[in-house]
Amino acid sequence: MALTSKIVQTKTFDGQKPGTSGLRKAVKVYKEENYTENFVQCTLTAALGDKLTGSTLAVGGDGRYFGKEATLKIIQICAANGVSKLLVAHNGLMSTPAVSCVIRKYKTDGAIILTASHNPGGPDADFGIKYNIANGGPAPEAVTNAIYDMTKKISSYKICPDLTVDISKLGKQEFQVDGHTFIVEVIDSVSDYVAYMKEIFDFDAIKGLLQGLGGKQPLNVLINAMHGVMGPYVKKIFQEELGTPASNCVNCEPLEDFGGLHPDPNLTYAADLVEELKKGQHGFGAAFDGDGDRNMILGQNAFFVTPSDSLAVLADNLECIPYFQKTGVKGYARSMPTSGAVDRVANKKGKECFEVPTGWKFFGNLMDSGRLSLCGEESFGTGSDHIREKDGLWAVLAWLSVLARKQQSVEEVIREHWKLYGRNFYTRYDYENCETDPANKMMANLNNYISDSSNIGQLLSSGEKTYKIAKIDNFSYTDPVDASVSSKQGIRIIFSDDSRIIFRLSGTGSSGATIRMYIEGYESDEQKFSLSPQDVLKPLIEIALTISQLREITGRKEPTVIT
Ligand code: VG1
Ligand code: CO
Repeated sequence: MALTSKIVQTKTFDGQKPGTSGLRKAVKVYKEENYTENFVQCTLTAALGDKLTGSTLAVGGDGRYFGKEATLKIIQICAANGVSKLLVAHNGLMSTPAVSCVIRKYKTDGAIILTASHNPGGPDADFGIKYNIANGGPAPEAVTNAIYDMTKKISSYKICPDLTVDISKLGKQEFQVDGHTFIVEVIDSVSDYVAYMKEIFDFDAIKGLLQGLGGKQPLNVLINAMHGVMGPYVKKIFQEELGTPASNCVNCEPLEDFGGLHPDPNLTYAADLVEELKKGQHGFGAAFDGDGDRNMILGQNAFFVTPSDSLAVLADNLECIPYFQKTGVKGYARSMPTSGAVDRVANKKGKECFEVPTGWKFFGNLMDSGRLSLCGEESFGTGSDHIREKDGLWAVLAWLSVLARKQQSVEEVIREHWKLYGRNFYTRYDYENCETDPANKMMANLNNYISDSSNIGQLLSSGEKTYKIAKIDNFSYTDPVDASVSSKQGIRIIFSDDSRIIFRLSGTGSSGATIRMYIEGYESDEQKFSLSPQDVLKPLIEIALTISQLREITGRKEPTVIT
């Protein structure tokens, strides 16, 4: 079919700088006239420049409301901009890690991911557009800044409005657009992703663990896909490959509104899983976020594995995964607010360990330059250099590999780890949807506080504990590979015993401001390992709330989520 594209005159707009992970806003914003088209055109032009014509790209998303509509617009805009080939997710569904896998496997020039990750979906909820570059990872700041600059200059976009594609049909479809060939290939990313997981892990060992081969007790798992994009991946891997009964894989139908829930795998929004695990019937539980890059791991009786510990345990045990037997372990990394548990493993093993700002994009250069194998964030993100995104299902398979090798329960593995390294007690308080002005004021006050060097050496007390301030700053990171600098990445108050208080504003919310407060304290005394982090960290929490005046300034007495 011969089609022609047209140029639509448009106005510049506040595209807003994409935050921690792409642009996230209320769906209604994306539905405003030309908004989505403008942003997609800015993304393609700014990210690809001269390479746009003739490029191969991919598009997929987490299945949320507006995803299919946006996918069609992207197909039409790509066609009009001279893209040669577009790999489109079957029914629009492709997890964020699967997109990364597809970019790398098919060597595309980049991809657009339609997701607002862990944020709710539906007509009155959120949507997001994110761009990933040719290495498979989220666009670095230079690219997102260029996209933002473009939104302030754009005056027209190109679109081929008559082009329609049935994305429920797998396979290639060819079009002639303005005399050029444009190929749309609808792909099943589930099989690509699963094939890759089978290269990375020893599926027989995991199957043996789950089914109790060799006279062992089977491990009863409960996997919750939270009605996000992970359903089809979970079914394929757990049910088809590992023989897990369907009743052990729940919420595996992707829904446009995630069943009206927050697809965020934490103790608050994945309370279902926690309640089920508390019954003691399952030895392992896991949940994912909407786009499948996050994971929460629970042991029997809902024993919670804090993500920072999850990272450290995997760091200590990577050699049981065939992928790392081949590649070796190059180094580790964590985001700044993530606890220092992994640093202790790195120290012991004599490996490099990097501390980067929040957001997966900061790990990409380290992986590309062969210095980083495993990394993670306290926000339920864990992953490796097998792709360039965090990967929820990968983390679950990694944990199962460790359990299979060690023949221990989740809790035993964690307790053994603490025994060896001590315990980094950790908690995060989220104050979601605060008013913007008070939140900014609180951060401004904290900036003043850390700018005053006379605060260094001060003693701060709460209850029976006294802490001495050793260092205060707003975290700044210089990328060791390209020397790019990212400043103001979070207020840090670090004490002489390495305890830390951190404050930052979320860069992924779509309305109001979300304040994140992170608290960490290290304990080497075995007698204390079983205490609750809320009890152990209470004095530091109080100090943090006092210094920041959070309650007074924002009016919030309690956080919305505690991890
Ligand atoms: C949050 C997390 C961060 C994570 C980001 C994207 O960002 O804190 O660690 O990388 O979400 O995750 P922020 O700026 O809201 O704190 V995902 O799963 O939303 O792509
Ligand atoms: Co996510």
